[in-house]
Amino acid sequence: MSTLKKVLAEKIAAHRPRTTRLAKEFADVSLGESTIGQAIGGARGIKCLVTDISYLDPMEGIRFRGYTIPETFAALPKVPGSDYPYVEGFWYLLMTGDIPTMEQTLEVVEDWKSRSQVPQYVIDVLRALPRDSHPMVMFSSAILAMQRDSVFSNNYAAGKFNKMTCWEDMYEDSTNLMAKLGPIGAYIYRMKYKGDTHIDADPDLDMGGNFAHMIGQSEDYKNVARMYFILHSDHESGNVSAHTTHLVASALSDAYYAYSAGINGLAGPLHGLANEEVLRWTQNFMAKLGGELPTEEQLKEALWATLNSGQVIPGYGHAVLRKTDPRYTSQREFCLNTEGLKDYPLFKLVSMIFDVTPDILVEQGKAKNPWPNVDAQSGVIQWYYGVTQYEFYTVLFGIGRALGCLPNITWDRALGYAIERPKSVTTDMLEAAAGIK
Ligand code: CMX
Repeated sequence: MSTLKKVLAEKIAAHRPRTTRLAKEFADVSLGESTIGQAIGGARGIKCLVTDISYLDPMEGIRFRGYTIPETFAALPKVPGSDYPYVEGFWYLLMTGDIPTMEQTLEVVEDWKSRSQVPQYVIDVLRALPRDSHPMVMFSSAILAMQRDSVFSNNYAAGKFNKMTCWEDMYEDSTNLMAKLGPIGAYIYRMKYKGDTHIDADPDLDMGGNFAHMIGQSEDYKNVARMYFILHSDHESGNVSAHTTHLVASALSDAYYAYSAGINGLAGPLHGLANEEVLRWTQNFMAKLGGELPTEEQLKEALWATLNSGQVIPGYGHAVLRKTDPRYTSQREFCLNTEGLKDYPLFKLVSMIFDVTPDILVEQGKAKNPWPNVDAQSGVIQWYYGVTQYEFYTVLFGIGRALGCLPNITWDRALGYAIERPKSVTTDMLEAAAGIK
């Protein structure tokens, strides 16, 4: 058994009595009541999910297993010659809550390599889809296609379901899936945008480095990939992709069914597609100006025109955050510290948008959070390094998001979380509760 799985088993055994005690002895303790506004308004703020993988404070932003973004980057073992950590070490952290040693990290690196071969039938599925399908359709289809290999579902069908040990099958499925997502993303990218020519994995590289290598990117982009996947991994469990994955898994659906569904949620413009929308908006705007940077007045006019046509400003606002997203700040710092990127016109425009948009959103008076989120800054980095196919950006997000969703559903199984089933009411009942009927 790998060190990671052994440590995970110990953590699960230590954690189970806490959840069991809460459910048995304190089930009636209230976490707050729900209102009509929450029932109509997307369940915003209702406390009815549990996760220990990450926590999102509205003012501070995300903490992964208790660590802020800078603390996470500082604490994890770094890839030799790089300022950025191994994605594999981050996976160890999210799974167990422990910062791994270099040795433990390298064990995960080797484990992923041994599981990373994409089956030929997945390639066949990708090739059978119309080539102009959105890359998220391809990505989700590839994940779903692999369901036939699910350890959990095959054991379940063989009558081998055991509530106490089934987390191990979920762990195996999650690891098998995670190890293949980078290569699948790279295959989609090269098939769609690079003349259907492909690059084999380099056995000497880590996951992030290999993704950069397999899409045909530069040495510098290896750090971009590592940073990007870690930053996009988890944002507690109420966001659409994480919640969908958890919801589907709660029916004892396996990791492939669950994460394919999560990816479909990530594909929406109010969620992961926003990073594509940000680049589309910004590029269209620059094209109208003949590639020149706008004046502040021109920029304000364009932002108001977007709002007045009933659209949202992509990359701004958040359901939980009430300040600038630290994932935005982290990527902004990467731009400011990278020679060439800090003076790049598109980055300058993104910075100008950051300077004027919050005031405009405040003046409009609708958005509860006028500050930028992760998606406002990520596209410009991709564009700078030559990943200019912005419809692909949400696939990058989807590779990273699996780092959070899959440990979450492994723990869901370990702690025996119930099938999800919130209660519905009718509009008549709401009107009765409001005293207007
Ligand atoms: N531009 C314009 N209007 C906005 C806005 C924005 N960026 N953000 C919120 N609003 C509007 C909402 O559309 C809503 O309007 P209505 O009352 O007319 O419906 C109002 O402000 C209140 O919304 P809210 O409570 O502040 O925000 P929600 O929790 O409902 O939605 C989010 C959150 C992210 C969907 C929303 O801010 C948005 O649409 N942002 C732009 C898209 C985006 O960047 N999404 C990516 C989020 C991060 C991610 O998941 O990847």
